[in-house]
Amino acid sequence: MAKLKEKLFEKIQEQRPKTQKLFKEYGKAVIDHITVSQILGGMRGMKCLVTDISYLDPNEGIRYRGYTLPEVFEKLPKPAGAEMPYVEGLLYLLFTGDIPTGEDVNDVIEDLKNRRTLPQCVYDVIDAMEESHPMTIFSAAILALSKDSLFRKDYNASVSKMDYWSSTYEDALNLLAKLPEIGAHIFTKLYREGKKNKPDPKLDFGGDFANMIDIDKPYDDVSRMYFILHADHESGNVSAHTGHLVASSLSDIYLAISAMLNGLAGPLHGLANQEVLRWIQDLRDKMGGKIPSDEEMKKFVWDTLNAGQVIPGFGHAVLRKTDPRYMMQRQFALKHMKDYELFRYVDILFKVVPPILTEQGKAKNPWPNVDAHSGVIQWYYGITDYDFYTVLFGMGRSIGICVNIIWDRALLYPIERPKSLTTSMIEEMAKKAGS
Ligand code: NMX
Ligand code: MLT
Repeated sequence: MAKLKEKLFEKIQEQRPKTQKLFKEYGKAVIDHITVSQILGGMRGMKCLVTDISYLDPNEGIRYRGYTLPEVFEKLPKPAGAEMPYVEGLLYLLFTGDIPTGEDVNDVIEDLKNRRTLPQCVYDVIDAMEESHPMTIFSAAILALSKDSLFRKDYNASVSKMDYWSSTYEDALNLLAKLPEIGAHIFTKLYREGKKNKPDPKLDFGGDFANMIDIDKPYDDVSRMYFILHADHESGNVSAHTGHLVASSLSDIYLAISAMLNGLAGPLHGLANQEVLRWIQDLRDKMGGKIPSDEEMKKFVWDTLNAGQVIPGFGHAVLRKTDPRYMMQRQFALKHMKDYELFRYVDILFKVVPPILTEQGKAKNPWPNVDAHSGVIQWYYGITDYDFYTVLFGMGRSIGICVNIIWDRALLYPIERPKSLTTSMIEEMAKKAGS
């Protein structure tokens, strides 16, 4: 058994009795109460999911396995001379809760290397769909891998449910190892006339993606940063929740990850990163090469709001301050592209949007989220094909969701099945309860 899998198994054996005890001894303890506005309002704030992989504090932002993002970036091993850590190190941390050594990371890199080769059908699916949105292609490419699911094979062979996590782990690593090649093939097929560099077995996840799409350093660090920043955001967001929900019916990991990507592809979720760039380009065209003044930018923001649209990249369902994922990208941009025209746009928006959203008085959180910054960095390094940005988000998000699904299976969480009511039943119950 590979070292990471062995370590994971130890952790699973430690955690299983704790979860069983919680269920048996405290099964009836009340954690939350549910209001009518939560039921009608997208279940906002309802405490009804469990994960130990990450936790989102409204004011502090995300922690991975208890570590803030600056801590994660500081503690994880980095390739020699690199600014950003190995994505493979993050995978180790999310699975086990432990910071890996350099040797642990090398083991993961070696393991993933042997799982990279794509079956021909994936290339065929991508090539046949070139008129579709890249997220639709990405989702279909993942689905095409489902035919090789080892979990399904085990399930059909009546393996014990205590061991379901093991073949799910193999499926997950087989899937994650293939993501750089899938992403690079979609990108080069759609936007670079199929000119893709050969994979380099010496390179890591982020480094090889940068190599295959042929963007020079420090884009390898941008890739690493991007995939790590987007990996997980606790379990209630649409993509994470969808992945968990679909996998809870014992669908294989390919079906679950494809489904989570379909949720990520909505403009209120991951697609917002392309919307930000589309929106900024609209203003850039209007400005004819001039950087807008604060007053011109304010007018543009108000025009968007008055047209009944949202300001993409701002607001959040949980966060109540600037997203730390935004701040990390801002720090990177201040170091590498401080005077770049589009960064100046983003910088002005950072200043003018929050007071406008506050004045408008609707958004509960006027601050920027991760998507307000990610596109401009990609644009700077030559990925001006903004339809592709959500694929990059999805490559990162697949890491966190795969880890979550394996843990769900290891802890034997059941099929998800909440209860619905009719509107008149809610009216009736609300009247009895009073306001
Ligand atoms: N611009 C304009 N109006 C907004 C914005 C915004 N950025 N954010 C929230 N509002 C409005 C929202 O549409 C709602 O209006 P109404 O009462 O007319 O329905 C009102 O403010 C209250 O919404 P909130 O409770 O603050 O936000 P909610 O939790 O419902 O939604 C988002 C959260 C993220 C969907 C929302 O802030 C939004 O649409 N933001 C823009 C899109 C975006 O950046 N999405 C990416 C989120 C991060 N990600 O990657 O997933
Ligand atoms: C995410 O990364 O999933 C988004 O910030 C949305 C969320 O957490 O609700």
